Amino acid sequence: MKILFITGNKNKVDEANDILSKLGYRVEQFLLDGQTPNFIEPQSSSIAEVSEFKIQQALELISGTTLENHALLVEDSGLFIESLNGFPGVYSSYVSETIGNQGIIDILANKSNRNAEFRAYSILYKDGKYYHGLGICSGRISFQIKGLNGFGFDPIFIPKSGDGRTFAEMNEEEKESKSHRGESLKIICEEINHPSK
Ligand code: ITT
Repeated sequence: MKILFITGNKNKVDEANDILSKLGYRVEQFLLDGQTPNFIEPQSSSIAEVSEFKIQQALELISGTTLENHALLVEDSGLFIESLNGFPGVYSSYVSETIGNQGIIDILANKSNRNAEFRAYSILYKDGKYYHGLGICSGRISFQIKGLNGFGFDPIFIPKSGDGRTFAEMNEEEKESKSHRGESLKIICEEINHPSK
């Protein structure tokens, strides 16, 4: 079954496809006339709320079109740094594009607490039903940028359940088995296969 992922971030699509293809789904980026639709992101401190907003806009957009019966996926994610009270959180995309990974390392230079977590809140809309999944991956911010794989904050994030390498030093499968995205999508698949109500 095909799932259309509404996101401007192609890396998210590739990762979701790697994870969900093992469960029999094919994930493709949602494009309208060859373009990613430009959604308004609400001012909200909650990734769940941002995801809700994204899915509602997407449903309005495809209402009455040939895409109406497709399964749709949205995700809002971010990096939450403990000593910065959860910043950048919902502002992760902006921070990644502006100060970047070195900027985060610089901000944390005098902080002894380097704990952080990645969070992803995904919503899948399929056959008139919504499936929600929150995935959290705990870890810490590295002292140096390391590794070439992945995207975004991967070169500065060391997951707790790993061996000290950053996500960017891991291959796709290793990241997937630990990541916030992997967890959020697995929760959704579990709910599809074994509905609780
Ligand atoms: P869409 O909103 O269009 O889906 P986006 O990239 O702007 O794409 P978000 O608003 O969810 O996505 O922002 C999440 C940001 O957090 C993203 O741009 C990355 O910088 C970072 N991020 C999220 N998941 C990540 C991951 O697995 N590895 C590294 N960085 C990640």
